[in-house]
Amino acid sequence: KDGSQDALAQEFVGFAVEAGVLRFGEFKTKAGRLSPYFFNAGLFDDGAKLGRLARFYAQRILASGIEFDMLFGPAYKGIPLAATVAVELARLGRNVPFAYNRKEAKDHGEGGTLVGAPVQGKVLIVDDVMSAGTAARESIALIQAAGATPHAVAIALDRQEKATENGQDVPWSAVQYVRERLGMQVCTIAKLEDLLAYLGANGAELGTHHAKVLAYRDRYGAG
Ligand code: OMP
Repeated sequence: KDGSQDALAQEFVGFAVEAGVLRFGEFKTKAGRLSPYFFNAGLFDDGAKLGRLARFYAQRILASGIEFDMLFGPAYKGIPLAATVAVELARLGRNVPFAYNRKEAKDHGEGGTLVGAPVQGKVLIVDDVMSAGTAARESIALIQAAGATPHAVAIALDRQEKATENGQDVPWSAVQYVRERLGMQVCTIAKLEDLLAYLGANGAELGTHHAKVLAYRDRYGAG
């Protein structure tokens, strides 16, 4: 990399740390890795924080130039994300349909697992974090099953770590896989790299976390 700092990413990482969404300690990830940091988007837990989060997503989505016909929020955490991003995009003049899935199929009423606008055209998935890529694969399959095109993904944090395939680590990250193999566009607010820059710039207080996150990247970071 060229060493230049991404100001929006730095602002976002600071916001996530202050909100207690980005924490340091020992956490087990979905892929079973012991991580020195964890990003829990469920802790953007009031109107002001959700609104600010949605502005970060919308800014990145519009700046990326990604084409999309609608937003899709994967259950559960993607639902408030896609909903608030849809509101923010509309406020900025880009009103698009919004849909989400439920985890349990309903056998009465409207039926099915999809809720909201018909899932069609180029779909932009709005989700929280990509680690090993399991969540992304599930959303892509749902959208394809509805007959639409999973065109792009917007996430808050790219952990830039090795994806897993059939339980095995592979050298590339989930984001790289989605971009290079699936040909989808991915737009992220911040990446592991930005978190490391933030920790490195915030001196003594965060120094021990910086060292641990670097060690984690050495072990699990994507090539
Ligand atoms: P993958 O499905 O492995 O890409 O992991 C993404 C999911 O892991 C997210 O949707 C979360 O459920 C969870 N997660 C976080 O929310 N924050 C993290 O920092 C790390 C994970 C994780 O378990 O990898």
